[in-house]
Amino acid sequence: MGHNQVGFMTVISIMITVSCVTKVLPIQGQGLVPPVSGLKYGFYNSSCPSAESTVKTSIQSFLSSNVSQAAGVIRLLFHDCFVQGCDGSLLVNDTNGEQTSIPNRTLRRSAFAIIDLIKSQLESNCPGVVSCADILALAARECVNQSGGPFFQIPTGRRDSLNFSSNATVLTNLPAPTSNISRLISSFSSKGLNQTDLAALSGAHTVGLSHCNSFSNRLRPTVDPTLNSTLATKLQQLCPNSSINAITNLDIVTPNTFDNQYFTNNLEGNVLFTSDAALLNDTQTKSTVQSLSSSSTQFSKQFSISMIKMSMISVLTGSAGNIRRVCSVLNATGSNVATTTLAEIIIDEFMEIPTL
Ligand code: HEM
Ligand SMILES: *[C@@H]1O[C@H](CO)[C@@H](O)[C@H](O)[C@H]1NC(C)=O
Ligand SMILES: *[C@@H]1O[C@H](CO)[C@@H](O)[C@H](O)[C@H]1NC(C)=O
Ligand SMILES: *[C@@H]1O[C@H](CO)[C@@H](O)[C@H](O)[C@H]1NC(C)=O
Ligand SMILES: *[C@@H]1O[C@H](CO)[C@@H](O)[C@H](O)[C@H]1NC(C)=O
Ligand SMILES: *[C@@H]1O[C@H](CO)[C@@H](O)[C@H](O)[C@H]1NC(C)=O
Ligand SMILES: *[C@@H]1O[C@H](CO)[C@@H](O)[C@H](O)[C@H]1NC(C)=O
Ligand SMILES: *[C@@H]1O[C@H](CO)[C@@H](O)[C@H](O)[C@H]1NC(C)=O
Ligand SMILES: *[C@@H]1O[C@H](CO)[C@@H](O)[C@H](O)[C@H]1NC(C)=O
Ligand SMILES: *[C@@H]1O[C@H](CO)[C@@H](O)[C@H](O)[C@H]1NC(C)=O
Ligand SMILES: *[C@@H]1O[C@H](CO)[C@@H](O)[C@H](O)[C@H]1NC(C)=O
Ligand SMILES: *[C@@H]1O[C@H](CO)[C@@H](O)[C@H](O)[C@H]1NC(C)=O
Ligand SMILES: CC(=O)N[C@H]1CO[C@H](CO)[C@@H](O)[C@@H]1O
Repeated sequence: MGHNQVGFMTVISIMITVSCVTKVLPIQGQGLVPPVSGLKYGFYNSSCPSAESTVKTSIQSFLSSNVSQAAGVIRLLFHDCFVQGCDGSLLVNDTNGEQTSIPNRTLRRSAFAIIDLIKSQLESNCPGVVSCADILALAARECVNQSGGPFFQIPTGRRDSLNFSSNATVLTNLPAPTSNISRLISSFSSKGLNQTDLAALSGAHTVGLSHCNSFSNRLRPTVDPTLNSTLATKLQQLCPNSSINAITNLDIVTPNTFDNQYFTNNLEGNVLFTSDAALLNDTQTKSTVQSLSSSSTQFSKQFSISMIKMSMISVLTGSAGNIRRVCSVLNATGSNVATTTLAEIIIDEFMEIPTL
Protein backbone atom coordinates (compact mmCIF):
# COMPACT_ATOMS: atom_id res chain seq x y z
CA MET A 1 0.00 0.00 0.00
CA GLY A 2 1.50 3.32 -1.09
CA HIS A 3 1.72 6.33 1.15
CA ASN A 4 -1.16 8.03 -0.62
CA GLN A 5 -3.41 5.06 -0.21
CA VAL A 6 -2.67 4.89 3.50
CA GLY A 7 -3.49 8.60 3.69
CA PHE A 8 -6.70 7.93 1.78
CA MET A 9 -7.68 5.07 4.10
CA THR A 10 -6.96 7.30 7.09
CA VAL A 11 -9.25 9.99 5.69
CA ILE A 12 -11.97 7.38 5.10
CA SER A 13 -11.61 6.01 8.59
CA ILE A 14 -11.68 9.51 10.10
CA MET A 15 -14.80 10.21 8.08
CA ILE A 16 -16.38 7.01 9.33
CA THR A 17 -15.41 7.83 12.89
CA VAL A 18 -16.69 11.37 12.57
CA SER A 19 -19.97 10.21 11.07
CA CYS A 20 -20.41 7.67 13.87
CA VAL A 21 -19.66 10.29 16.50
CA THR A 22 -22.06 12.81 14.97
CA LYS A 23 -24.90 10.25 14.87
CA VAL A 24 -25.64 11.18 18.45
CA LEU A 25 -25.92 14.94 18.08
CA PRO A 26 -23.61 17.06 20.21
CA ILE A 27 -25.59 18.23 23.21
CA GLN A 28 -25.91 21.99 22.73
CA GLY A 29 -27.11 23.91 25.70
CA GLN A 30 -27.39 20.81 27.83
CA GLY A 31 -26.39 22.86 30.82
CA LEU A 32 -29.05 25.54 30.23
CA VAL A 33 -31.66 23.96 32.47
CA PRO A 34 -31.22 20.98 34.78
CA PRO A 35 -33.71 18.22 33.96
CA VAL A 36 -36.44 17.46 36.48
CA SER A 37 -36.25 14.11 38.23
CA GLY A 38 -36.88 11.23 35.82
CA LEU A 39 -35.94 13.11 32.64
CA LYS A 40 -32.49 13.02 31.03
CA TYR A 41 -30.77 14.66 28.10
CA GLY A 42 -30.48 11.84 25.54
CA PHE A 43 -32.86 9.43 27.32
CA TYR A 44 -33.17 7.37 24.10
CA ASN A 45 -29.39 7.21 23.37
CA SER A 46 -29.36 3.45 23.69
CA SER A 47 -33.04 2.39 23.62
CA CYS A 48 -33.76 4.22 20.35
CA PRO A 49 -30.69 6.05 19.02
CA SER A 50 -32.59 7.28 15.95
CA ALA A 51 -35.42 8.88 17.96
CA GLU A 52 -34.29 12.50 17.77
CA SER A 53 -32.98 12.30 14.20
CA THR A 54 -36.23 10.69 13.02
CA VAL A 55 -38.22 13.56 14.50
CA LYS A 56 -35.84 16.04 12.87
CA THR A 57 -36.06 14.56 9.37
CA SER A 58 -39.82 14.05 9.57
CA ILE A 59 -40.40 17.65 10.56
CA GLN A 60 -38.06 18.68 7.74
CA SER A 61 -40.20 16.87 5.23
CA PHE A 62 -43.49 18.19 6.64
CA LEU A 63 -42.24 21.78 6.68
CA SER A 64 -40.78 21.54 3.19
CA SER A 65 -44.31 21.65 1.75
CA ASN A 66 -45.29 24.63 3.93
CA VAL A 67 -43.26 26.09 6.78
CA SER A 68 -46.48 27.53 8.24
CA GLN A 69 -47.14 24.05 9.68
CA ALA A 70 -44.46 24.73 12.32
CA ALA A 71 -46.73 27.08 14.26
CA GLY A 72 -49.45 24.47 14.67
CA VAL A 73 -47.06 22.01 16.32
CA ILE A 74 -45.42 24.61 18.60
CA ARG A 75 -48.86 25.63 19.91
CA LEU A 76 -49.77 22.00 20.66
CA LEU A 77 -46.89 21.75 23.12
CA PHE A 78 -48.13 24.81 25.04
CA HIS A 79 -51.66 23.39 25.25
CA ASP A 80 -50.47 19.92 26.23
CA CYS A 81 -48.11 21.14 28.94
CA PHE A 82 -50.51 23.64 30.56
CA VAL A 83 -53.30 21.10 31.00
CA GLN A 84 -52.35 18.23 33.34
CA GLY A 85 -48.67 18.44 32.31
CA CYS A 86 -46.64 17.47 29.23
CA ASP A 87 -48.13 13.99 29.02
CA GLY A 88 -49.57 13.77 25.52
CA SER A 89 -53.11 13.98 26.92
CA LEU A 90 -54.04 16.69 24.43
CA LEU A 91 -53.25 14.33 21.57
CA VAL A 92 -56.03 11.90 22.42
CA ASN A 93 -58.90 12.30 20.02
CA ASP A 94 -62.01 11.87 22.08
CA THR A 95 -65.33 13.64 21.82
CA ASN A 96 -65.35 14.43 25.56
CA GLY A 97 -61.70 15.33 26.02
CA GLU A 98 -59.24 18.19 25.93
CA GLN A 99 -59.59 18.58 22.19
CA THR A 100 -63.25 19.57 22.41
CA SER A 101 -62.80 22.62 24.62
CA ILE A 102 -63.08 26.14 23.25
CA PRO A 103 -59.35 26.98 23.17
CA ASN A 104 -58.71 23.72 21.31
CA ARG A 105 -61.06 24.47 18.51
CA THR A 106 -58.39 26.43 16.69
CA LEU A 107 -55.65 23.83 17.05
CA ARG A 108 -54.64 22.52 13.64
CA ARG A 109 -55.73 18.99 12.75
CA SER A 110 -52.64 18.86 10.57
CA ALA A 111 -50.43 19.29 13.65
CA PHE A 112 -52.08 16.30 15.35
CA ALA A 113 -51.62 14.31 12.16
CA ILE A 114 -47.91 15.18 12.07
CA ILE A 115 -47.43 13.78 15.59
CA ASP A 116 -49.37 10.59 14.77
CA LEU A 117 -47.26 10.01 11.66
CA ILE A 118 -43.94 10.54 13.43
CA LYS A 119 -45.12 8.09 16.10
CA SER A 120 -45.93 5.47 13.48
CA GLN A 121 -42.41 5.85 12.03
CA LEU A 122 -40.86 5.46 15.48
CA GLU A 123 -43.08 2.46 16.25
CA SER A 124 -41.56 0.68 13.26
CA ASN A 125 -37.98 1.61 14.25
CA CYS A 126 -38.29 1.14 18.04
CA PRO A 127 -41.64 -0.43 18.96
CA GLY A 128 -43.09 0.64 22.31
CA VAL A 129 -40.16 2.85 23.29
CA VAL A 130 -40.70 6.53 22.47
CA SER A 131 -43.59 8.33 24.18
CA CYS A 132 -46.01 10.65 22.43
CA ALA A 133 -45.26 13.33 25.03
CA ASP A 134 -41.55 13.22 24.06
CA ILE A 135 -42.34 13.19 20.35
CA LEU A 136 -44.42 16.35 20.78
CA ALA A 137 -41.67 18.12 22.76
CA LEU A 138 -38.97 17.13 20.24
CA ALA A 139 -41.19 18.02 17.27
CA ALA A 140 -41.92 21.49 18.71
CA ARG A 141 -38.18 21.98 19.30
CA GLU A 142 -37.51 21.11 15.63
CA CYS A 143 -40.29 23.40 14.43
CA VAL A 144 -38.75 26.34 16.28
CA ASN A 145 -35.31 25.70 14.80
CA GLN A 146 -36.51 24.82 11.30
CA SER A 147 -38.56 28.01 11.02
CA GLY A 148 -35.50 30.13 11.84
CA GLY A 149 -35.21 29.88 15.61
CA PRO A 150 -32.60 28.52 18.00
CA PHE A 151 -31.72 24.86 18.49
CA PHE A 152 -31.75 23.58 22.05
CA GLN A 153 -31.63 20.20 23.72
CA ILE A 154 -34.80 18.95 25.37
CA PRO A 155 -34.59 16.42 28.20
CA THR A 156 -36.57 13.26 27.37
CA GLY A 157 -38.11 10.35 29.27
CA ARG A 158 -41.69 11.65 29.52
CA ARG A 159 -44.41 9.01 29.61
CA ASP A 160 -47.93 9.22 28.24
CA SER A 161 -51.08 9.81 30.27
CA LEU A 162 -53.62 7.07 30.83
CA ASN A 163 -56.40 9.67 30.61
CA PHE A 164 -57.16 13.16 29.41
CA SER A 165 -58.71 16.21 31.05
CA SER A 166 -62.27 17.38 30.71
CA ASN A 167 -62.88 20.37 28.50
CA ALA A 168 -63.76 22.39 31.62
CA THR A 169 -60.28 21.71 33.07
CA VAL A 170 -58.76 23.00 29.86
CA LEU A 171 -60.54 26.31 30.24
CA THR A 172 -59.30 26.87 33.77
CA ASN A 173 -55.70 26.01 32.86
CA LEU A 174 -55.21 27.92 29.62
CA PRO A 175 -55.33 31.71 29.85
CA ALA A 176 -57.68 33.39 27.37
CA PRO A 177 -56.35 35.91 24.82
CA THR A 178 -58.43 38.53 26.63
CA SER A 179 -56.47 37.96 29.87
CA ASN A 180 -54.97 40.89 31.77
CA ILE A 181 -51.41 40.79 33.11
CA SER A 182 -52.30 39.62 36.62
CA ARG A 183 -54.23 36.63 35.23
CA LEU A 184 -51.31 35.76 32.92
CA ILE A 185 -48.72 36.01 35.69
CA SER A 186 -50.77 33.84 38.04
CA SER A 187 -51.52 31.28 35.32
CA PHE A 188 -47.84 30.89 34.38
CA SER A 189 -46.73 31.00 38.00
CA SER A 190 -49.08 28.10 38.82
CA LYS A 191 -47.05 26.10 36.25
CA GLY A 192 -43.70 27.12 37.73
CA LEU A 193 -43.01 29.76 35.07
CA ASN A 194 -42.11 33.31 36.07
CA GLN A 195 -42.58 36.69 34.35
CA THR A 196 -39.43 36.28 32.25
CA ASP A 197 -40.76 32.94 30.96
CA LEU A 198 -44.19 34.46 30.28
CA ALA A 199 -42.74 37.25 28.16
CA ALA A 200 -40.20 35.04 26.37
CA LEU A 201 -42.72 32.28 25.56
CA SER A 202 -45.25 34.80 24.28
CA GLY A 203 -42.57 35.41 21.64
CA ALA A 204 -43.84 32.19 19.98
CA HIS A 205 -46.46 34.52 18.51
CA THR A 206 -43.72 35.44 16.04
CA VAL A 207 -45.15 32.68 13.81
CA GLY A 208 -48.62 31.42 13.00
CA LEU A 209 -52.14 32.59 12.56
CA SER A 210 -55.16 33.82 14.45
CA HIS A 211 -58.88 34.02 13.82
CA CYS A 212 -60.77 37.33 14.27
CA ASN A 213 -62.59 35.82 17.27
CA SER A 214 -59.41 35.82 19.30
CA PHE A 215 -58.84 39.59 19.13
CA SER A 216 -62.28 41.01 18.32
CA ASN A 217 -62.55 42.30 21.92
CA ARG A 218 -59.94 44.91 20.89
CA LEU A 219 -62.00 46.13 17.94
CA ARG A 220 -65.53 46.21 19.37
CA PRO A 221 -67.42 47.92 20.93
CA THR A 222 -64.53 50.38 20.93
CA VAL A 223 -61.01 50.16 19.52
CA ASP A 224 -58.38 49.41 22.17
CA PRO A 225 -56.24 52.58 22.32
CA THR A 226 -53.10 50.46 22.86
CA LEU A 227 -53.60 48.84 19.44
CA ASN A 228 -51.54 50.57 16.72
CA SER A 229 -54.07 52.61 14.74
CA THR A 230 -52.76 51.49 11.34
CA LEU A 231 -53.14 47.85 12.37
CA ALA A 232 -56.53 48.57 13.93
CA THR A 233 -57.82 49.88 10.61
CA LYS A 234 -56.58 46.79 8.76
CA LEU A 235 -58.06 44.42 11.32
CA GLN A 236 -61.42 46.19 11.18
CA GLN A 237 -61.44 45.66 7.42
CA LEU A 238 -60.57 41.98 7.85
CA CYS A 239 -63.08 41.41 10.64
CA PRO A 240 -65.95 43.85 10.00
CA ASN A 241 -68.41 42.03 12.26
CA SER A 242 -68.80 38.98 14.45
CA SER A 243 -70.04 36.78 11.61
CA ILE A 244 -66.71 37.10 9.78
CA ASN A 245 -64.02 34.95 11.35
CA ALA A 246 -61.13 35.36 8.93
CA ILE A 247 -57.51 34.50 9.71
CA THR A 248 -54.45 36.68 9.80
CA ASN A 249 -50.77 36.47 10.67
CA LEU A 250 -49.74 36.96 14.30
CA ASP A 251 -46.47 38.66 13.29
CA ILE A 252 -47.30 41.40 10.82
CA VAL A 253 -43.65 41.89 9.76
CA THR A 254 -41.98 38.45 9.43
CA PRO A 255 -44.96 36.06 9.71
CA ASN A 256 -43.22 32.73 9.04
CA THR A 257 -39.82 33.34 10.62
CA PHE A 258 -39.09 32.38 14.20
CA ASP A 259 -37.27 35.56 15.23
CA ASN A 260 -37.55 38.30 17.89
CA GLN A 261 -39.74 40.56 15.72
CA TYR A 262 -42.73 39.90 18.02
CA PHE A 263 -41.13 42.01 20.76
CA THR A 264 -40.52 45.02 18.50
CA ASN A 265 -44.07 44.66 17.18
CA ASN A 266 -45.33 44.64 20.76
CA LEU A 267 -43.56 47.89 21.65
CA GLU A 268 -45.21 49.49 18.58
CA GLY A 269 -48.72 48.29 19.45
CA ASN A 270 -48.62 45.74 16.62
CA VAL A 271 -49.64 42.54 18.41
CA LEU A 272 -53.09 40.99 18.16
CA PHE A 273 -54.18 39.84 21.61
CA THR A 274 -54.96 41.68 24.83
CA SER A 275 -52.65 39.09 26.44
CA ASP A 276 -49.75 40.19 24.20
CA ALA A 277 -50.27 43.91 24.82
CA ALA A 278 -50.70 43.24 28.54
CA LEU A 279 -47.01 42.31 28.80
CA LEU A 280 -46.30 46.05 28.78
CA ASN A 281 -48.44 46.53 31.91
CA ASP A 282 -45.98 44.95 34.34
CA THR A 283 -42.49 46.34 34.89
CA GLN A 284 -40.83 42.90 34.87
CA THR A 285 -42.53 41.57 31.70
CA LYS A 286 -42.13 44.97 30.01
CA SER A 287 -38.41 45.00 30.62
CA THR A 288 -38.13 41.47 29.20
CA VAL A 289 -40.05 42.58 26.08
CA GLN A 290 -37.65 45.52 25.70
CA SER A 291 -34.49 43.50 26.10
CA LEU A 292 -35.60 40.62 23.85
CA SER A 293 -36.62 43.19 21.23
CA SER A 294 -33.14 44.64 21.18
CA SER A 295 -31.13 41.39 21.15
CA SER A 296 -31.85 38.36 19.03
CA THR A 297 -29.07 36.48 20.83
CA GLN A 298 -30.71 37.08 24.17
CA PHE A 299 -34.07 36.08 22.70
CA SER A 300 -32.64 32.78 21.41
CA LYS A 301 -31.14 31.99 24.79
CA GLN A 302 -34.10 33.00 26.95
CA PHE A 303 -36.69 31.41 24.66
CA SER A 304 -34.73 28.14 24.71
CA ILE A 305 -34.52 28.15 28.52
CA SER A 306 -38.21 28.94 28.93
CA MET A 307 -39.29 26.29 26.38
CA ILE A 308 -37.25 23.64 28.19
CA LYS A 309 -38.89 24.70 31.47
CA MET A 310 -42.35 24.57 29.91
CA SER A 311 -41.65 21.14 28.40
CA MET A 312 -41.02 19.73 31.89
CA ILE A 313 -44.29 20.82 33.58
CA SER A 314 -45.76 17.93 35.65
CA VAL A 315 -44.25 15.18 33.52
CA LEU A 316 -44.96 11.49 34.10
CA THR A 317 -41.72 9.51 34.39
CA GLY A 318 -40.36 6.12 35.45
CA SER A 319 -43.21 3.65 35.60
CA ALA A 320 -46.02 6.22 35.72
CA GLY A 321 -48.36 6.37 32.72
CA ASN A 322 -47.44 4.31 29.68
CA ILE A 323 -46.03 4.46 26.18
CA ARG A 324 -49.03 4.84 23.90
CA ARG A 325 -48.98 2.90 20.65
CA VAL A 326 -50.91 5.54 18.72
CA CYS A 327 -50.78 9.11 20.00
CA SER A 328 -54.42 9.91 19.27
CA VAL A 329 -55.76 6.73 20.94
CA LEU A 330 -55.47 5.67 24.59
CA ASN A 331 -53.83 2.26 24.95
CA ALA A 332 -56.78 1.02 26.99
CA THR A 333 -59.18 1.62 24.14
CA GLY A 334 -57.41 -1.17 22.28
CA SER A 335 -57.71 0.36 18.84
CA ASN A 336 -54.52 0.67 16.87
CA VAL A 337 -55.81 3.05 14.28
CA ALA A 338 -54.72 6.67 14.15
CA THR A 339 -57.59 9.12 13.80
CA THR A 340 -55.57 11.38 11.54
CA THR A 341 -54.28 10.89 8.05
CA LEU A 342 -51.61 12.25 5.76
CA ALA A 343 -54.36 14.01 3.80
CA GLU A 344 -54.97 16.25 6.81
CA ILE A 345 -51.42 17.54 6.65
CA ILE A 346 -51.58 18.25 2.96
CA ILE A 347 -55.00 19.89 3.24
CA ASP A 348 -54.33 22.18 6.19
CA GLU A 349 -57.68 23.32 7.53
CA PHE A 350 -56.35 26.86 7.88
CA MET A 351 -56.05 26.87 4.10
CA GLU A 352 -59.38 25.36 3.25
CA ILE A 353 -61.67 26.67 6.00
CA PRO A 354 -61.23 30.43 6.42
CA THR A 355 -64.00 30.68 9.04
CA LEU A 356 -64.77 28.59 12.13
C1 HEM B 1 -49.51 33.79 27.20
C2 HEM B 1 -50.65 33.19 26.99
C3 HEM B 1 -51.11 32.81 25.61
C4 HEM B 1 -52.32 33.08 25.08
C5 HEM B 1 -53.47 33.82 25.76
C6 HEM B 1 -52.33 32.55 23.73
C7 HEM B 1 -53.40 32.63 22.86
C8 HEM B 1 -53.37 32.27 21.53
C9 HEM B 1 -54.46 32.44 20.62
C10 HEM B 1 -55.83 32.98 20.97
C11 HEM B 1 -54.04 32.05 19.38
C12 HEM B 1 -54.80 32.11 18.07
C13 HEM B 1 -55.87 31.05 17.94
C14 HEM B 1 -56.73 31.33 16.74
O1 HEM B 1 -57.52 32.28 16.80
O2 HEM B 1 -56.61 30.64 15.71
C15 HEM B 1 -52.67 31.61 19.54
C16 HEM B 1 -51.89 31.14 18.52
C17 HEM B 1 -50.63 30.62 18.70
N1 HEM B 1 -49.96 30.48 19.90
FE1 HEM B 1 -50.52 31.29 21.66
N2 HEM B 1 -51.12 31.98 23.47
C18 HEM B 1 -50.35 32.09 24.60
C19 HEM B 1 -49.09 31.58 24.78
C20 HEM B 1 -48.44 30.80 23.84
C21 HEM B 1 -47.24 30.04 24.11
C22 HEM B 1 -46.56 29.92 25.46
C23 HEM B 1 -46.90 29.43 22.95
C24 HEM B 1 -45.75 28.51 22.66
C25 HEM B 1 -44.60 28.54 23.26
C26 HEM B 1 -47.87 29.85 21.95
C27 HEM B 1 -47.82 29.53 20.61
C28 HEM B 1 -48.77 29.89 19.67
C29 HEM B 1 -48.60 29.67 18.23
C30 HEM B 1 -47.38 29.11 17.54
C31 HEM B 1 -49.79 30.11 17.63
C32 HEM B 1 -50.15 30.04 16.14
C33 HEM B 1 -50.86 28.72 15.90
C34 HEM B 1 -51.16 28.38 14.46
O3 HEM B 1 -50.81 29.14 13.56
O4 HEM B 1 -51.72 27.30 14.24
N3 HEM B 1 -48.79 30.65 22.53
N4 HEM B 1 -52.29 31.75 20.85
C1 LIG C 1 -26.59 10.76 25.42
O1 LIG C 1 -25.46 11.14 24.63
C2 LIG C 1 -25.07 12.51 24.79
C3 LIG C 1 -23.96 12.80 23.77
O2 LIG C 1 -22.93 11.93 23.91
C4 LIG C 1 -24.65 12.75 26.24
O3 LIG C 1 -24.29 14.09 26.40
C5 LIG C 1 -25.83 12.42 27.13
O4 LIG C 1 -25.49 12.59 28.49
C6 LIG C 1 -26.26 10.99 26.91
N1 LIG C 1 -27.42 10.72 27.72
C7 LIG C 1 -27.66 9.54 28.29
C8 LIG C 1 -28.85 9.43 29.15
O5 LIG C 1 -26.94 8.57 28.10
C1 LIG D 1 -67.58 20.33 26.75
O1 LIG D 1 -67.97 19.23 25.97
C2 LIG D 1 -69.36 19.02 25.96
C3 LIG D 1 -69.69 17.74 25.22
O2 LIG D 1 -68.59 17.14 24.67
C4 LIG D 1 -70.01 20.20 25.30
O3 LIG D 1 -71.40 20.02 25.28
C5 LIG D 1 -69.67 21.45 26.07
O4 LIG D 1 -70.17 22.58 25.40
C6 LIG D 1 -68.18 21.60 26.21
N1 LIG D 1 -67.90 22.69 27.11
C7 LIG D 1 -66.97 23.61 26.89
C8 LIG D 1 -66.78 24.60 27.96
O5 LIG D 1 -66.28 23.62 25.88
C1 LIG E 1 -60.84 13.17 15.66
O1 LIG E 1 -61.60 12.16 15.05
C2 LIG E 1 -62.61 12.63 14.18
C3 LIG E 1 -63.33 11.41 13.63
O2 LIG E 1 -63.78 10.62 14.67
C4 LIG E 1 -61.99 13.43 13.05
O3 LIG E 1 -63.01 13.97 12.23
C5 LIG E 1 -61.17 14.55 13.62
O4 LIG E 1 -60.52 15.24 12.59
C6 LIG E 1 -60.15 14.00 14.59
N1 LIG E 1 -59.43 15.08 15.18
C7 LIG E 1 -58.14 15.12 15.16
C8 LIG E 1 -57.48 16.26 15.83
O5 LIG E 1 -57.48 14.27 14.65
C1 LIG F 1 -30.82 25.45 14.02
O1 LIG F 1 -30.05 24.48 14.65
C2 LIG F 1 -28.75 24.31 14.14
C3 LIG F 1 -28.09 23.23 14.93
O2 LIG F 1 -28.73 22.04 14.77
C4 LIG F 1 -27.97 25.59 14.24
O3 LIG F 1 -26.70 25.42 13.63
C5 LIG F 1 -28.73 26.68 13.55
O4 LIG F 1 -28.05 27.89 13.72
C6 LIG F 1 -30.12 26.79 14.13
N1 LIG F 1 -30.84 27.80 13.42
C7 LIG F 1 -30.94 29.02 13.90
C8 LIG F 1 -31.69 29.96 13.03
O5 LIG F 1 -30.48 29.35 14.98
C1 LIG G 1 -55.39 11.58 35.04
O1 LIG G 1 -54.39 10.84 35.73
C2 LIG G 1 -53.54 11.61 36.56
C3 LIG G 1 -52.51 10.69 37.18
O2 LIG G 1 -51.78 10.06 36.21
C4 LIG G 1 -54.35 12.29 37.65
O3 LIG G 1 -53.52 13.12 38.41
C5 LIG G 1 -55.44 13.13 36.99
O4 LIG G 1 -56.27 13.67 37.98
C6 LIG G 1 -56.29 12.28 36.06
N1 LIG G 1 -57.20 13.15 35.35
C7 LIG G 1 -58.47 12.83 35.15
C8 LIG G 1 -59.27 13.84 34.39
O5 LIG G 1 -58.96 11.79 35.51
C1 LIG H 1 -57.79 40.69 35.77
O1 LIG H 1 -58.70 39.72 35.34
C2 LIG H 1 -59.29 38.98 36.39
C3 LIG H 1 -60.20 37.93 35.77
O2 LIG H 1 -59.51 37.11 34.92
C4 LIG H 1 -60.09 39.91 37.30
O3 LIG H 1 -60.60 39.16 38.39
C5 LIG H 1 -59.18 41.00 37.80
O4 LIG H 1 -59.95 41.94 38.52
C6 LIG H 1 -58.49 41.70 36.66
N1 LIG H 1 -57.50 42.62 37.20
C7 LIG H 1 -57.38 43.86 36.81
C8 LIG H 1 -56.31 44.65 37.44
O5 LIG H 1 -58.11 44.34 35.96
C1 LIG I 1 -37.17 33.49 36.12
O1 LIG I 1 -36.50 32.27 36.29
C2 LIG I 1 -35.19 32.25 35.71
C3 LIG I 1 -34.61 30.89 35.95
O2 LIG I 1 -35.39 29.92 35.35
C4 LIG I 1 -34.33 33.31 36.32
O3 LIG I 1 -33.09 33.34 35.66
C5 LIG I 1 -35.00 34.65 36.17
O4 LIG I 1 -34.28 35.64 36.82
C6 LIG I 1 -36.40 34.63 36.75
N1 LIG I 1 -37.06 35.88 36.42
C7 LIG I 1 -37.84 36.51 37.28
C8 LIG I 1 -38.49 37.75 36.77
O5 LIG I 1 -38.02 36.13 38.40
C1 LIG J 1 -47.48 51.85 14.44
O1 LIG J 1 -46.82 50.89 13.64
C2 LIG J 1 -45.88 51.45 12.72
C3 LIG J 1 -45.27 50.32 11.93
O2 LIG J 1 -46.25 49.53 11.37
C4 LIG J 1 -44.81 52.19 13.46
O3 LIG J 1 -43.92 52.79 12.56
C5 LIG J 1 -45.42 53.22 14.35
O4 LIG J 1 -44.41 53.81 15.14
C6 LIG J 1 -46.44 52.58 15.28
N1 LIG J 1 -47.09 53.57 16.08
C7 LIG J 1 -46.91 53.66 17.38
C8 LIG J 1 -47.70 54.72 18.08
O5 LIG J 1 -46.18 52.90 18.01
C1 LIG K 1 -52.90 48.22 30.89
O1 LIG K 1 -53.22 49.09 31.96
C2 LIG K 1 -53.93 50.24 31.55
C3 LIG K 1 -54.10 51.16 32.73
O2 LIG K 1 -53.85 50.55 33.95
C4 LIG K 1 -55.26 49.82 30.98
O3 LIG K 1 -55.95 50.96 30.51
C5 LIG K 1 -55.05 48.89 29.83
O4 LIG K 1 -56.28 48.41 29.37
C6 LIG K 1 -54.17 47.74 30.25
N1 LIG K 1 -53.87 46.99 29.05
C7 LIG K 1 -53.96 45.69 29.01
C8 LIG K 1 -53.64 45.08 27.69
O5 LIG K 1 -54.29 45.00 29.96
C1 LIG L 1 -49.87 -0.48 25.21
O1 LIG L 1 -50.61 -1.50 24.60
C2 LIG L 1 -49.84 -2.47 23.96
C3 LIG L 1 -50.79 -3.44 23.30
O2 LIG L 1 -51.76 -3.87 24.18
C4 LIG L 1 -48.91 -3.18 24.92
O3 LIG L 1 -48.10 -4.08 24.23
C5 LIG L 1 -48.06 -2.16 25.58
O4 LIG L 1 -47.29 -2.76 26.59
C6 LIG L 1 -48.90 -1.07 26.21
N1 LIG L 1 -47.99 -0.10 26.71
C7 LIG L 1 -47.94 0.17 27.97
C8 LIG L 1 -46.69 0.82 28.43
O5 LIG L 1 -48.84 -0.08 28.74
C1 LIG M 1 -49.11 27.70 3.85
O1 LIG M 1 -50.17 27.49 4.77
C2 LIG M 1 -50.80 28.69 5.17
C3 LIG M 1 -51.80 28.35 6.25
O2 LIG M 1 -52.02 27.04 6.40
C4 LIG M 1 -51.46 29.36 3.98
O3 LIG M 1 -52.06 30.56 4.38
C5 LIG M 1 -50.38 29.63 2.93
O4 LIG M 1 -50.99 30.15 1.77
C6 LIG M 1 -49.63 28.36 2.59
N1 LIG M 1 -48.51 28.69 1.74
C7 LIG M 1 -48.25 28.00 0.65
C8 LIG M 1 -47.03 28.43 -0.10
O5 LIG M 1 -48.92 27.06 0.28
C1 LIG N 1 -58.28 19.95 16.53
C2 LIG N 1 -59.44 19.45 17.28
O1 LIG N 1 -59.42 18.47 17.96
N1 LIG N 1 -60.51 20.15 17.17
C3 LIG N 1 -61.72 19.77 17.85
C4 LIG N 1 -62.09 20.89 18.79
O2 LIG N 1 -63.39 20.79 19.23
C5 LIG N 1 -64.36 20.71 18.20
C6 LIG N 1 -65.73 20.83 18.81
O3 LIG N 1 -65.89 19.98 19.89
C7 LIG N 1 -64.15 19.42 17.43
O4 LIG N 1 -65.12 19.25 16.43
C8 LIG N 1 -62.79 19.49 16.80
O5 LIG N 1 -62.48 18.31 16.12
